[in-house]
Amino acid sequence: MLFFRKSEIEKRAEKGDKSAILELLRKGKKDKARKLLEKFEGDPDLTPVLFDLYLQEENYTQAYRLIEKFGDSLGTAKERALVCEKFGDYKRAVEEYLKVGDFESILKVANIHYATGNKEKALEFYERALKIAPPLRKEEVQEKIQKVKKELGLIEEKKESILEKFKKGLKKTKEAVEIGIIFRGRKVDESLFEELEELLVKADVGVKTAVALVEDLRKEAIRKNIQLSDDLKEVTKGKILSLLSNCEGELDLSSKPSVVLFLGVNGSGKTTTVGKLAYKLKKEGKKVLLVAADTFRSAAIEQLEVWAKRAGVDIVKKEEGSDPASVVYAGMEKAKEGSYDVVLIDTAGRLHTKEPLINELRKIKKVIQKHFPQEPSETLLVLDATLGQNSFQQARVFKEAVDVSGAVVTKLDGSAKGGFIVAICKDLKLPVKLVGVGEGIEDLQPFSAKDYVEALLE
Ligand SMILES: Nc1nc2c(ncn2[C@@H]2O[C@H](COP(=O)(O)OP(=O)(O)OP(=O)(O)O)[C@@H](O)[C@H]2O)c(=O)[nH]1
Ligand SMILES: [Mg+2]
Repeated sequence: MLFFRKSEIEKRAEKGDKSAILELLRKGKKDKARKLLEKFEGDPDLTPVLFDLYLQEENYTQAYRLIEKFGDSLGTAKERALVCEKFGDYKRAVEEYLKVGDFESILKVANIHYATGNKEKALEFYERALKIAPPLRKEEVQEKIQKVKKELGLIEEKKESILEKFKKGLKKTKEAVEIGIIFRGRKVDESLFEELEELLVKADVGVKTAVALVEDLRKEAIRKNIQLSDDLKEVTKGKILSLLSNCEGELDLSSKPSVVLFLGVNGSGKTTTVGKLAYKLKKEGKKVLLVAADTFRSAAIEQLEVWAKRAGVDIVKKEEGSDPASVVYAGMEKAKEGSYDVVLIDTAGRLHTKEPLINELRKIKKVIQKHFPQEPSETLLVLDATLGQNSFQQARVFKEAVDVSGAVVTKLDGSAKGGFIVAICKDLKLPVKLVGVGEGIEDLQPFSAKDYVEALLE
């Protein structure tokens, strides 16, 4: 058997010699050093070393225990604050951070108050932090102040106007297709008309429509002797507006209940639109019921459930693979019993099976009418703006299956084809009733032709 002679250092360390223990730590013999330090806990020379070691090892439970026992003699106020915060003793953490008093610490105090639900105090300390914030951190603190103020109801959340939202929604279109620019300070000549035609086609209003519109403008320019592009802009606005004259439509939700059926291909945004609309109607004080008639995938049912929760409305569902019409049946029964104002039905959009899809939709409609002969009030075709007119072939299949009362245009915010709203109106002959301008719960709005034209040509 081999015996190792204990080194001089270890011998000294075991007797509680601070410099020897520090030497052990330097050599990486942490376990040995920790054991000895714990043995000598309480020693005014050694306990701070133990505290530092715990801090280094992020062992906040033990570090906190030492603070409780030996108080302020250990570490700096900042270190003690950190330990208390990590351990969950927020009261003491706040006290320690206040002793430090620098920007980071005051911000910490504010964050702790916020996290523990004391928003008034949080606001007070965010405002204090702002006063001493270094320039690069000011914005971050200002944002927090705004947020807390909003939550405390001290400021009204600035509502974006519908026009602003539209402008934001059409941002991609405008970036890709700068229609507005060609109207700025130019002479009205043939090259202007050609460019305009090209831009309108690019924005997806449809070739035929673009050609006809520009032809119309040419004549009008001659007739009215329009020389400046800025004047032509107003005329163009008027023309597009008149193209859209029958395309604005409000949802008809006058009957009780009003049943709204959502159709559209996979991924067009049906479920999201149902969720957003549910939220909007609920806010208006309506009693809303969702029906999960897309039984194709369990994820689809779960997705609608999540929206129901977010919007705070009820939902009727069955397990994956159930007959969609049977879910609608259950939905209609519940709608009657619960005297709901609006029933929103989410459907599946698999299009590779055209005949079954058509049959399924007709069956759903029959089931609705068995309960409420005048319904559905609305049958909405959901169209993805990023696909633009490429989705029209499919849209026609849905129109063939059931009477469609209007279109919902989704993802306008992500599309360079904002002009296709004109095509929906002209070619699909459907009024646009709602537009989706984002993935958020508030990103759904009624369609206003005037705002739309304004936003498109600005
Ligand atoms: N940017 C943006 N994204 C949207 C909008 N509407 C929907 N989406 C997104 O589009 C994707 C598809 O939306 P869903 O609502 O699941 O589409 P769906 O028609 O129900 O699809 P299926 O259930 O597969 O038939 C999701 O990622 C949505 O977040 C919108 O207005 N703007
Ligand atoms: Mg869906």
